[in-house]
Amino acid sequence: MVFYDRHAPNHRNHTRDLPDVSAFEGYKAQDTEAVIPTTQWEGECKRAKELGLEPADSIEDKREISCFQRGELPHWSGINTFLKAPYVEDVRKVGDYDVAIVGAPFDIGTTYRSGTRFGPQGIRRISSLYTPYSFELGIDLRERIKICDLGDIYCPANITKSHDQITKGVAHILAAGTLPIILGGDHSIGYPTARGIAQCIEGNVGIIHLDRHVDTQEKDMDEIMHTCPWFHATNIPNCPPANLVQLGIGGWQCPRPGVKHGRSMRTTILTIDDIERIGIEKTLEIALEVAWKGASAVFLSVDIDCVDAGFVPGTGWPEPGGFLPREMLALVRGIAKEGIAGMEVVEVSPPYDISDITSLLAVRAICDVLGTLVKHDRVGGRL
Ligand SMILES: [Mn+2]
Repeated sequence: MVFYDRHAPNHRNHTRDLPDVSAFEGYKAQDTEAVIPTTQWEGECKRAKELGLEPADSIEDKREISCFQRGELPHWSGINTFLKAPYVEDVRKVGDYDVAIVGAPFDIGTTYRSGTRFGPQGIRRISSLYTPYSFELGIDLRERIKICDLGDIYCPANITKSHDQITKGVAHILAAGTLPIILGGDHSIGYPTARGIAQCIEGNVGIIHLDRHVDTQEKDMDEIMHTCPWFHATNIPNCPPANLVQLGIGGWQCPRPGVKHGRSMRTTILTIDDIERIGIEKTLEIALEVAWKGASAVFLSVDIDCVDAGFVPGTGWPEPGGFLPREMLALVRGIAKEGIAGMEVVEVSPPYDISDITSLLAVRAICDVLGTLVKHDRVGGRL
């Protein structure tokens, strides 16, 4: 006491009135956790011990720990699926799940840095850092939906054949009534992914595209590269260009042929400056209105390079001046509120990544979308 008085003689008196903290998200989130069930978690612990044996005698926590690891913990350990979701080897059983994670490890559509063929691996690996519970959303995915990891679509070294494979794989998942989440891969996969979704939707499909680049040219170096997905997707009869919204476009890397074609289609583009000026809420209002106008479903395509290059070093074409991570996350959550028929996260290139931060953000975007879909009862979208 003597020591403290001598060194802090004027410590403040705590006499000021505090605001009503019960209105804060943090306060409410603490309360919400109390009402989230733990049924599935307990089931997983039980299953872990059935499959992985009872723990050694010296282990005190007999409830959560098995001998061989078969569940979420420890996070650094185990076979690395997305969020440690069950790996479903028999793809005919995908309809048993609400959401299917699938990799499209394809990067021969890249025009500069390659490496996105390792995107699914990188994203899955760092997803082990996450739990299925979101504090602010007050959602535990494990308790609400069934997620599986289907592994990867087989992408051979040919653009057209790989695109055909991706279309078939995505359509297989959606036709089973399961929401496909595609881990890219370079952005050329946006075309075959949109094509697979469009095959399963009666009516038009709107596309909301987060990117620094327009990606609307017909060909690049004589092929359908990652600069080209929306030229081809908007030629799909039920994916009209009037329902394509492109958020975050800008900078010094938009090829003029793509801009020229985009002008002829009059796609809806909002730059980072536009979005900063009108705000996230207004941006969402415009994006949802355009994408959903006369459409029966919306496909969300997130190019991780829409975020400022400083946050996403592990990508094919980093561009300074993009979104802050929290802006991108607010956008994808706002889009997910109204439901989606599919989501892809593309252009994560682990060989260029630093401390997994690019992959980490890709996982977060997916988790925020899934949590929002669950919170607003949109798993299954408006299908
Ligand atoms: Mn891009």
